[in-house]
Amino acid sequence: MLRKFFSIALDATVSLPVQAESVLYPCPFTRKETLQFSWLPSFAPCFPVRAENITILTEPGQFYDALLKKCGEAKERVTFASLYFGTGQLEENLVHTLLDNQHVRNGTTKINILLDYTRGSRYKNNSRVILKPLLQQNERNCNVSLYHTPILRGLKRLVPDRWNELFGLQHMKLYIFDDTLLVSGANLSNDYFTNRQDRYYMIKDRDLADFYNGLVKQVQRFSLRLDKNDKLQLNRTWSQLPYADSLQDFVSNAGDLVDGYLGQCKNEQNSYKREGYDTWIFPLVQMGQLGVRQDALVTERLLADAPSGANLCIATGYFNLTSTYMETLVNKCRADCKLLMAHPNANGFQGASFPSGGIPDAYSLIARRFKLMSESLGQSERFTMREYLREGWTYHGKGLWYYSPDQELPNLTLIGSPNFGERSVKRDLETQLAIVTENSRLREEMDEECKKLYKLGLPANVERTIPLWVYPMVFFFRGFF
Ligand SMILES: *[C@@H]1O[C@H](CO)[C@@H](O)[C@H](O)[C@H]1NC(C)=O
Ligand SMILES: *[C@@H]1O[C@H](CO)[C@@H](O)[C@H](O)[C@H]1NC(C)=O
Ligand SMILES: *[C@@H]1O[C@H](CO)[C@@H](O)[C@H](O)[C@H]1NC(C)=O
Ligand SMILES: *[C@@H]1O[C@H](CO)[C@@H](O)[C@H](O)[C@H]1NC(C)=O
Ligand SMILES: *[C@@H]1O[C@H](CO)[C@@H](O)[C@H](O)[C@H]1NC(C)=O
Ligand SMILES: *[C@@H]1O[C@H](CO)[C@@H](O)[C@H](O)[C@H]1NC(C)=O
Ligand SMILES: *[C@@H]1O[C@H](CO)[C@@H](O)[C@H](O)[C@H]1NC(C)=O
Ligand SMILES: CC(=O)N[C@H]1CO[C@H](CO)[C@@H](O)[C@@H]1O
Repeated sequence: MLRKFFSIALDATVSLPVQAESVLYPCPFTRKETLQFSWLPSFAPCFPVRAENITILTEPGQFYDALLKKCGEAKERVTFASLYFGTGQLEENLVHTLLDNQHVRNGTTKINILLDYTRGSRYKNNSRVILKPLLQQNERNCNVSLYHTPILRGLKRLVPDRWNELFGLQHMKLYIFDDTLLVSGANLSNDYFTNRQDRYYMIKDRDLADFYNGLVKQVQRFSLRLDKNDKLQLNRTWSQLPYADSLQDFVSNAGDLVDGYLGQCKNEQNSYKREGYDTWIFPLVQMGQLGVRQDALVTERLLADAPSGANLCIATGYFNLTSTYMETLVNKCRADCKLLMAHPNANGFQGASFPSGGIPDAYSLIARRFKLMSESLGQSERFTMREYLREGWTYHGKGLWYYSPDQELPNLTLIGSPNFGERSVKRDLETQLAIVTENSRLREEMDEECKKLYKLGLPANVERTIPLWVYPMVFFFRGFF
């Protein structure tokens, strides 16, 4: 019944904007003897940086300290994109630190915050409440926007809040302070600052920070603007309500806006080559609902091209790869793949009430099916599965580390919000960075980061007993994990 409900809303036929023809851009890497990854600039803008300007954080506490410090110091801009803003003490401290920042007080610092409408509005004490003081202190220099998925329409009044999230979310995790970008998979919320393991890269680069600041602004245009009295309105330059006006128009206008922005940035960044850099960053954007599919195309190609002898470490908090990724991994990819996922006891939903309490088991069931599939095609030798378990912690880390054949160290990583699942590809707004580097120190640090996470991975027990009622749940809701 519920499933049928959702399919109606999701299958609403919307023709998506067509992607522009791809142009071939020069390979930016200095080691030209290999064509590995040289196709990347044709898919996304390329930002050359120096490895010294990238810091890898590995602990939630470091992530929080960095956010707090930057909130206190930011001079010209603070831009956040997150699923929501938590309401605990730690989150409140962030807001107070911003409020006390001298440059914020006198109106020099521009603040832009983009959250998800559904998640940011859930419960009485929600993100909107916690951010209100910022708007009250300085509404002119602070814009808070809530992205409302266009798929969630008249039905929304009929289904409870929590289920609304199934329709698609603003899931990008970007924290920008002046010329520094902190990219992560972590929400701005208590667990992510204390005992929920995620990944965090801090990059100091004006151009990259500008790029993401601009992207957030594009999304703000078709999101709902929050005012200091908790009222929502459309952006002055936008005239369509995401939940009432024509779905087709909303999707094609919003999609065009983002596509146009990405295309323009790609041309500006990639048509000339810059010398003297050792690291290249490709921001990948995925907004399946709006027809923007940069991330899925690049991820697929990376997996498909991976040759025999290469090692891929693929991590995800929630293990349910899309069928395309799964088939690519099993049938095209020739690399050895080490998959890391949350142990059921480290899944954020462990102990939740019915039916969410069944979610950890559902993921085990899905992992078991993947194993069976790879075995039936004679590919299981290439795959190992591990489950992250740390006493008192939950696991939410995701991404990929790419070790080329005969290499001890990775020279590419993917870091950001997507989970490699159907939701990430089709419904949510997501972004991650592909970071390619020739710098040995950064390669070592990426390797250490990866090893540190995998060290806490136990060999996956795909034989564990799964309650019978979870089977139909996985069947009915398989598109929603
Ligand atoms: C909302 O959360 C803030 C931050 O933790 C807290 O100070 C406040 O008392 C909460 N308000 C309500 C009504 O629960
Ligand atoms: C705001 O305060 C900062 C720090 O005190 C100062 O450097 C800056 O010039 C001030 N800007 C304005 C517009 O007053
Ligand atoms: C907020 O939005 C308004 C209206 O669209 C714009 O004029 C202003 O520059 C924005 N402020 C910030 C901080 O970006
Ligand atoms: C934070 O974001 C993740 C996705 O990145 C989402 O699935 C999860 O529900 C959020 N965490 C919490 C504690 O709500
Ligand atoms: C790296 O950081 C230094 C200062 O920390 C800055 O001057 C420089 O512009 C940055 N380099 C790049 C490529 O952004
Ligand atoms: C409205 O959209 C413009 C252009 O995308 C953006 O710069 C501005 O910040 C948005 N205003 C608000 C209030 O979100
Ligand atoms: C990554 O490592 C492989 C193997 O040494 C090498 O051929 C390739 O050039 C490297 N790629 C980059 C971008 O450094
Ligand atoms: C193994 C498995 O059951 N995977 C499911 C995860 O989600 C996708 C996308 O909806 C389903 O098609 C898969 O069957």
